[in-house]
Amino acid sequence: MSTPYQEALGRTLIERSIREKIVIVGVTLDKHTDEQTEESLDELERLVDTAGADVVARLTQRRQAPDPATYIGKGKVDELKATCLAVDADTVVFDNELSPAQQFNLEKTLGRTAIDRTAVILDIFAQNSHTLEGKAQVELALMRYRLPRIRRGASAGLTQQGGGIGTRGPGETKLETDRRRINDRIAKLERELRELQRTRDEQRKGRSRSGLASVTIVGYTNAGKSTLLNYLTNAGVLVENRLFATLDPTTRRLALPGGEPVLLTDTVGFIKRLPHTLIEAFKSTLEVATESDLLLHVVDSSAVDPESQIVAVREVLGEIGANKVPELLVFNKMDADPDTAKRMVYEHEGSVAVSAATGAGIDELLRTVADRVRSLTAVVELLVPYERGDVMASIHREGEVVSTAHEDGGIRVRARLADASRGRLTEFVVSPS
Ligand SMILES: Nc1nc2c(ncn2[C@@H]2O[C@H](COP(=O)(O)OP(=O)(O)OP(=O)(O)O)[C@@H](O)[C@H]2O)c(=O)[nH]1
Ligand SMILES: [Mg+2]
Repeated sequence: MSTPYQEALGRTLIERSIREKIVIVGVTLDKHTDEQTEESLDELERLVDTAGADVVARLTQRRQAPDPATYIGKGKVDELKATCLAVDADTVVFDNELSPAQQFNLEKTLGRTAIDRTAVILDIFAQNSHTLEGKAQVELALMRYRLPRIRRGASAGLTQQGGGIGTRGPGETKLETDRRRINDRIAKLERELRELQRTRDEQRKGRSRSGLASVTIVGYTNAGKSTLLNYLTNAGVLVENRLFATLDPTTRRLALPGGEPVLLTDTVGFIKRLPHTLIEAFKSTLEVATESDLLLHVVDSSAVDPESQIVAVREVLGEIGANKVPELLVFNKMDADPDTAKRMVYEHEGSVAVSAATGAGIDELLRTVADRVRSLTAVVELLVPYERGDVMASIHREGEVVSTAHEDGGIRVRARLADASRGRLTEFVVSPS
């Protein structure tokens, strides 16, 4: 008989022994700093952990440009091989994107699976998708990622063995190195998604008939988007300290102080270098953001570098065509790091700080959302001098530009602007005066 302690220990050891051992590799290219590479590797480590594996070693290199054959140089490949042997690693994961040829060459030399950050993110999405549409979208992204990486025979033994990180997913059985079958599958998934899209369009028409404004929560993964939706609407969405916990959108009605209710939607989070195949595949899910009246851009103000996360989120918003939707920055987790939250609000005019965990700042958030939604209909005319690119940028970000005309004195802009933004830009407002 074993003691409960031994049993627990045994179980932990068993659990650990089935978790894959991973060596991660980061390359600092050209203008980037070593610090950025380390931060990105920290994030990759979290991604690997979320996917269910353990990082046991990390390697970095600084290069002008990637080596076309193996991404890192030959000497570094030898070092990587020695590290893999020393720590008995199953897989190496590159933070930078590997071409199919680089992946093939690395696997041949190292004698183990070599994948990149994209494959890890795809793996997490595959594990976290639950609805019909979510699953179809993830499978489509996986198929498109794998298609150019299929080789007859060649490294089949390596890339297909065992169902480890980067090899899982709904499409696994279809990976029989048969391009034609994968292409057929892609076509079928595209058809299915189009069908689901039609249903979604119908639902949306129903909603827009309701005449309610639509507000979408966007932001970096783990920023607290679902926690905020739950706090505001008791939606009961899954909240986890884990990346990409939410893949499927949830919409709830939210009452605002002194105004009409709005429809509030929580959706999938973003990350730096979000794989393009995923953005493409999730376009229909993300349309809710593109078509909404206001974006609540939730930022984790306790993150290592919140500014860089804001930039990453705005990049994805640009890619999906949602960068014209007015945005309200919401600095969350102010309970965890009040000083940074305060500083961020100071640096980003019109933003608010909240804690979705404690409820601090929520009243002001609701008042601000109500103000922004009310202003959606009020058009203001401004005259902005040509040298004030900063003013034009904030009008574009905070409001919706209706028209612009170039005149001698500057740019005449007609825009829907919230009262708070209008107040700040009052020196440029010409009417209503
Ligand atoms: N301290 C603190 N933690 C928070 C706050 N809001 C959320 N969290 C925590 O942050 C983690 C992520 O929260 P989620 O709401 O799942 O984040 P999300 O943005 O929906 O994440 P994904 O769906 O994975 O992209 C959880 O562990 C939450 O408990 C907050 O205001 N303060
Ligand atoms: Mg979530």
